[in-house]
Amino acid sequence: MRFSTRAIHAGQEADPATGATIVPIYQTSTYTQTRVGEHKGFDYSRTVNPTRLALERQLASLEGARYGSAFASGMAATAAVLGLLSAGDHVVVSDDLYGGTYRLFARVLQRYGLEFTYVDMTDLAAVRAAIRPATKLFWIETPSNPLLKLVDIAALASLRRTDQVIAVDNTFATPYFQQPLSLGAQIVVHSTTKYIGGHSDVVGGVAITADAALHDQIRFSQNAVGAVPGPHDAWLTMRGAKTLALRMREHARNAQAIAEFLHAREDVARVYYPGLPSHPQHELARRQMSGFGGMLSFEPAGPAQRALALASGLKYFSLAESLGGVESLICHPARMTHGSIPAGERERRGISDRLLRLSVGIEDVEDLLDDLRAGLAATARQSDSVPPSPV
Ligand code: P1T
Repeated sequence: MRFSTRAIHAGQEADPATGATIVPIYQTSTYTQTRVGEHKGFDYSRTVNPTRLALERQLASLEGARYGSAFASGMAATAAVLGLLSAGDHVVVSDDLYGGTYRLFARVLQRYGLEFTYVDMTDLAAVRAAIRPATKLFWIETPSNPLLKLVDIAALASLRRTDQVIAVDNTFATPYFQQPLSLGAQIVVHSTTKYIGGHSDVVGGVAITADAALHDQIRFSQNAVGAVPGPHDAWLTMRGAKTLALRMREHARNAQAIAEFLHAREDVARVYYPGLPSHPQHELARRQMSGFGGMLSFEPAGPAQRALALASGLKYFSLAESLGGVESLICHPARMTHGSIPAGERERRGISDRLLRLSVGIEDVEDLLDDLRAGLAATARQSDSVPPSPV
């Protein structure tokens, strides 16, 4: 089966009890057993639920793997993967990543005795230098949030010892555009809240692997900790994922047009989008991804005030956290999604107070371009008259 067919058919068998073509929402916490210890493979919904199971099979199939475990959020999926480690273990982390992931690592898991080194993973020599005997995990976002930096997964895999695991947060690229397991990663994580769900109406996560032993440990954690999605959330995510291919093609087409539009403007200082030939890793993006995705960031020329005014001054780009829905969103990472990273650290990593991030939706691209054109014009005077001031 090819990708779009798997999105619609994998894990989606007709209901064995009724023949319902669409997997039902099994809104049940428990299952009646015939005798003690005798049941149909379902005993308690924290452990297993048929709707969740269908979602897990669908998403695993999209990453070309056998095993998926669904979670109540992307952060819960991330925490379950980090749960593979023990006190004293060391993690090498790409330095540009979602602020909430940084917060989990720096403010929670570090207290449990895990150690983290943040590295610019576009530089393989820097990654090599960060590896220690205790290094057990590489945690990667590619493209990264919010600066759209890329990590060469296959090159990193060539550095990996057999006792080390490469986990890729594939939220931005989606399995439609990037298949990390085929490039040498062992685990893929998604915030399914984003493109996989696709409609900004459900929070969820998933951890996927082709390795049975890793799956057993993640499954154990899923049941032991219990951060599972309810059946209705699992069902919404599954429905969204069926149209992933269609949506991603539109997201990427619109994002490319907007990136080119912004890049051509003199009042835009920088554009970060892997589909632009000016992106420092454009060649890697062409090799590693089959499309460039729907996320981009940019810095309008002028002071931070102009970026702030633009963020709340658009018609179709709602000012909001999150991404990956059919509707366009804009956010100010320094004050919103990445506010949990200390200011100095943020600046060092290149997340300035002028940076804006777009989740380009699948509206008519001409409307989105008109909106940005009008927003940039309306805030243009600000770039002349307002002196730069810290946010
Ligand atoms: O929000 P949640 O489903 O728990 O997923 C966390 C997460 C994990 N990984 C990446 C790459 C993410 O972008 C996120 C969540 N990000 C946002 C809410 C955001 O606006 O960037």
